[in-house]
Amino acid sequence: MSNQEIILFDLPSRPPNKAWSLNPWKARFVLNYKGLPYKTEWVEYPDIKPRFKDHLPADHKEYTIPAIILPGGEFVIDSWKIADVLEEKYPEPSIHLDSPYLPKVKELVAGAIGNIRGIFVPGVHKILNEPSQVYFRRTREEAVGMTLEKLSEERGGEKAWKAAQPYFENVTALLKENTEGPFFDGKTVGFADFVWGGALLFLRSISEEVLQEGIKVGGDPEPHLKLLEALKPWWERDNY
Ligand SMILES: N[C@@H](CCC(=O)N[C@@H](CS)C(=O)NCC(=O)O)C(=O)O
Repeated sequence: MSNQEIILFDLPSRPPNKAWSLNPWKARFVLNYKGLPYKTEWVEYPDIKPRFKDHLPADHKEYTIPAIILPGGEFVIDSWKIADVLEEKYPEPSIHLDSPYLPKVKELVAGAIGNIRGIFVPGVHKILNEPSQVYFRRTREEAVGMTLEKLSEERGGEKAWKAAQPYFENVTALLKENTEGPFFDGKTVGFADFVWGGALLFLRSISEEVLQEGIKVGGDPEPHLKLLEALKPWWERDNY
């Protein structure tokens, strides 16, 4: 194996396997955008800790995807940290981590996605392979204190969309600020676009209906669809 390649750790989906999860999408976007040579190592949820533990201090708590291994062997975990490190080591083309939109988008993604937990958690469960499904059901049911079916019933549907609506609306407004679009910063693509683009791709992985509903509650689907289309050169690579 060439040590010139970066390794990206991502979560697989049921066949046909492809990237689906929001946080690894952020890292994958950066790798694709910067044109860096990388290969994906797909890791099922229960295998994350065993695979990562030798790369992290013994008291490390959060074993999460994404992570990368750089050609020199440096292991970097966390999508934000990965963006920082890749931008520092491979500055061109820049992902504009200093964009004033980035902190706003970060906050809005948390609100938009966090409020539809009753929709996306049961949705994610359906797209996973069996080992991840078993792990995901157990850990998420422990976290919310109810079955995924009850979560969907109690916190899914209309209620979830209503709570998430202001966040989607604010993203729509931000996307419309720069009329020369399609990116938050107008004609300049950057990490803020990858963060929101990752969220849209994540919704689409759950189902086309979930994506459509999200951009509908945002008040105007068009800027979101235009953003996704403009980002296409950097999300087409999604399964290797
Ligand atoms: N702060 C982390 C969060 C990453 C995260 O939560 N990843 C999820 C998948 S999207 C994960 O790996 N969870 C592991 C688990 O639930 O055990 C980042 O942005 O990289």
